[in-house]
Amino acid sequence: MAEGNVERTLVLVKPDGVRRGLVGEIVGRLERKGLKLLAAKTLRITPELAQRHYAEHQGKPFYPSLIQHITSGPVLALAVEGRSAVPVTRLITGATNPQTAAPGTVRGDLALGITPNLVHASDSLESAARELALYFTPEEYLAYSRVGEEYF
Ligand code: FUP
Repeated sequence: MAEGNVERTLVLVKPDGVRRGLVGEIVGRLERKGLKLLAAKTLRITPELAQRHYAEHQGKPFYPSLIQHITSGPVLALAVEGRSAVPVTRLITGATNPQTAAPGTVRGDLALGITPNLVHASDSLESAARELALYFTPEEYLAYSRVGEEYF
């Protein structure tokens, strides 16, 4: 069905995105697409949280630099909702390696390094549920209607 189910996903603007002042640019792209921000917080990810978040990558060669980077400064965590929000947010984010990410995507337009690739976006509904629970409690999701919601 082309309409797509309403989904929720986790987006992180990573420390490079915050330190480069690209939070507004990145959040703006999500908002303009029609995705709804349900919750947002700035935080410094602890090594423990980073290990839980990136458990699937433990043991890989890039794991130490991944943990080092994600804990290196503040991040913005967002809970985002919309039709097909999981794959749509991944499309906006772009391929993992910014050097081959398509122009028009966050990584394709704004980044070059693979570890400092600006954003994280959950890669499946299952990951989204697991990752959202690492950053937000259900009470933190704010229910409201967006102006023009009938167009999304
Ligand atoms: P993505 O889902 O696009 O964020 O990519 P992955 O889950 O495959 O990787 C998670 C993070 O690990 C990436 F955002 C950046 C980092 N990474 C590297 O630093 N080097 C690599 O070769 C692959 C991933």
